[in-house]
Amino acid sequence: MAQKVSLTRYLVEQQRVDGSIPAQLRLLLEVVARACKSISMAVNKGALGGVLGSAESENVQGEVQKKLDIISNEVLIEANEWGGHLAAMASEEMDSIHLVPSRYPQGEYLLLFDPLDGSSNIDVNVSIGTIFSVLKKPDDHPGVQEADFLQAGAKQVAAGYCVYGPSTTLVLTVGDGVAMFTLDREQGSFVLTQENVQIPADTKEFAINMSNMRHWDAPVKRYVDECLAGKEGPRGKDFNMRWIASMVADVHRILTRGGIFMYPWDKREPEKAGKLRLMYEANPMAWLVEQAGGAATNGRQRILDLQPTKLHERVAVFLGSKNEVERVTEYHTGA
Ligand code: AHM
Ligand code: MG
Repeated sequence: MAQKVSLTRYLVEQQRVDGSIPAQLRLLLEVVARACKSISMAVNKGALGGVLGSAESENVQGEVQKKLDIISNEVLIEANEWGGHLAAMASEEMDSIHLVPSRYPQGEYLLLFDPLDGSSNIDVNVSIGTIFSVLKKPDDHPGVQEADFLQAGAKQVAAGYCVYGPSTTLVLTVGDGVAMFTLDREQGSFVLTQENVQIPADTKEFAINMSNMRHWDAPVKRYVDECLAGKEGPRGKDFNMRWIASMVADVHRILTRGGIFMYPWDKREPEKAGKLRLMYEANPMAWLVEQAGGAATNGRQRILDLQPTKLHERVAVFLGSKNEVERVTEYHTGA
């Protein structure tokens, strides 16, 4: 039987092959993976662990926090504070950046995360996940400010997510393709289960929250109408629809068998560019999808090229199978 490759071994071997993973980054990724393992345990206990339900507080974006949102945030902070690999962290659940306390050594990386994405699915036992993005701290000044985080997604040095579903799977890129690791609960370690993940360029599956249809812009409506028209319509084929309402789970499906995921701008709150957050939701997912041969835009531009102006900035998202993302983007730009 082929030997199992643990996450640690995978990272060490990657480091040897092309030097793409400096030692501090390797430590960082292992620490994030360890934190995800703890979050997975808490999620898994569910009602038995007393972790379900609302925490009766709101985050900076005015969303009600669940107990597991807060627990996951704390797990990630505690795990990452002391290792000497980070300068600061930012999270969906915190208004401003979290500096590594001065009693610990300061590292050169910045970590951003959505500690538990898919909040509406926490209490109903549907897949949820942790999303993370790693940036290098600019080295032209001492200390860290929020502005140091405002780097385009193309500058990420690592990105990934961990989906807590029927199995717990960590999906990772350091810019050299996408690899998937499944948590072996008996061994307590992540084991490599897929390398060189590829998204087919074409698909017959789309994901969007259809209940918002009446609020969409014309290009999105056109794209979805044409999918719904099926074989008899301009696309000449039938489409299937899926919407899990956990971006991690929807993106995981797309990395596994293709598809397009859309969370467009809509007229409900026209001043917001979209629902999803650029820096710790869209950017890491966009990079993973591109690394797997797919595409990711905000309807007009490549997501990874967008220059963030604030930490919790929102963005419209179209990502997945390349030809479909290009089509819906062309409907926006008129190209
Ligand atoms: P969250 O970070 O508060 O959980 O919100 C993000 C989630 C995504 O995982 C998912 O794609 C989307 O919100 C679902 O939104 P909706 O409930 O509007 O369908
Ligand atoms: Mg989220």
